[in-house]
Amino acid sequence: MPKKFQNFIAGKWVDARSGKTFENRNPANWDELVGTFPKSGKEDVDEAVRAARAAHETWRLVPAPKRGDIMRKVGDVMVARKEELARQMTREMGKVLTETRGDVQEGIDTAYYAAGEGRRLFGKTVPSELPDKLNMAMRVPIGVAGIVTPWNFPMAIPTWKIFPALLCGNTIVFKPASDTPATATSLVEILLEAGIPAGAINIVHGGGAEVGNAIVGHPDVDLVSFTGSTEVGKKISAMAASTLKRVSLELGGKNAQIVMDDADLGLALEGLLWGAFGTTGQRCTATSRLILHEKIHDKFIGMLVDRVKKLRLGDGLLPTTDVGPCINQGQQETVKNYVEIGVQEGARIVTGGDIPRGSGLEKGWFFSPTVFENVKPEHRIAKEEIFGPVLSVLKTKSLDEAIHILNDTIYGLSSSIYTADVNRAFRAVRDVKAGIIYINAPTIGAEAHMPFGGVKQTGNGHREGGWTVYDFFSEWKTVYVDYSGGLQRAQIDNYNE
Ligand code: UN1
Repeated sequence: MPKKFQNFIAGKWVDARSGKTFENRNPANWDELVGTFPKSGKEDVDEAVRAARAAHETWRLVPAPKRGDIMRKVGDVMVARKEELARQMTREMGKVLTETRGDVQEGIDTAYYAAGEGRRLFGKTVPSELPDKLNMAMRVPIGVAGIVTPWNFPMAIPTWKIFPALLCGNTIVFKPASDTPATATSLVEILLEAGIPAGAINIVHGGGAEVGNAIVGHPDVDLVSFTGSTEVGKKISAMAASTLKRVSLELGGKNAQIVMDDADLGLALEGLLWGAFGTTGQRCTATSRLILHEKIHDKFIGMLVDRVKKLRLGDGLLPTTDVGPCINQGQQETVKNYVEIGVQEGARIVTGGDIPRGSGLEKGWFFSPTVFENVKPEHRIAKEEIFGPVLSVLKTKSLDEAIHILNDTIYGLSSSIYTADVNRAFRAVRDVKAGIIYINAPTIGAEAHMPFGGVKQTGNGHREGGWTVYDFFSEWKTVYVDYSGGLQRAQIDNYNE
């Protein structure tokens, strides 16, 4: 029997006020219903925000090291449930088990990092310009955080946001992607089991237009952290402007891997296969462009096609599967459309390009891993985020030109260069316009304790991950303590000649 899931608001598991529900199905087998979920609306969000606001008054006073202790328990529970969580995630969004285990592990890493941060959350003390006076700046909680997350990392990305937000003393209204509500529900259960108080974490299921907009537009939500498309990110930014709430946006990418003529081609190929077709290309860090030096272009394409043809599509729960399905029918159609656009624009399919048939694939949203060559920088498949198993290959004559092509996009999340020449590597580090660059490693695989985010239209200047995300989820309070016993006037009394 598929489970009936609920929202968690003000400490209670409840249906949507409207009583409406939506279904969540396995993208590798649409006959399999994972569960039904509340199709919530503004009234559910209002209640959740009220609960989070009330809970903030007590949660903000819990010492940060104690909040960190809860985060440690969160990590421990996730370790104990890792395999079960990974299986649930594969069922609801399709990526292979090795990857869903990695996704849970990223959450575990984020929990333990947050636990440690509970005993840091450093502020600063700074000398005053006046005698007998102490200046300091400390981090304080902000309030209610609206967390809106995507389906491609259903555990990791919510943890990147929720754990530091809670650790900093904020309370949460969480709207997960409607394609991955079960994993999100498990995360809420884990937080509660570890001791996060009712009201501090609220989950409201439903669509972006109803629930997402209600969160972003709510005057009592102090900050919003969103990962998703650039198009939606721009709308969120505009909507949030009316209340000037703080917004962190992690948006699209059109990440490229450069392979120079001096590179270890075998290594570059392994990295590329992982970067381009891992998670069925559905990562914002996915390698969607390959920039090949002309001297190795034909040879590398030959090696690549040979391997791509051997990738096995299927149910991510099976150990024989390399690549799972697209998340849903809409995404499969988007991929198919882009393949048609690529052909029309004059690029050449060297492998893939179709919806595969075959046993085990009949009831899933699969798309064959696809490689285009003869792609020009002005082609749409070289410019627009596809979010599927499609790789566009471009040819280059030099490092400078390769970097120019890599930078020729509105996005700037991840990037990669394979070269044995240390000078070329460091030039790329300096000149590539991206938030992340890998040397001799693929564009995917960010570690939880490092800053994560991009430049240009990939974001709005904030970073997730590591120590940097704590800047987003806390506010600075500046404190002056004058213990001189008299009135001391800054800027005046020291310079009163
Ligand atoms: C994303 O694609 O939205 O670096 C996040 C990576 C993962 C996170 C990806 N650790 O590919």
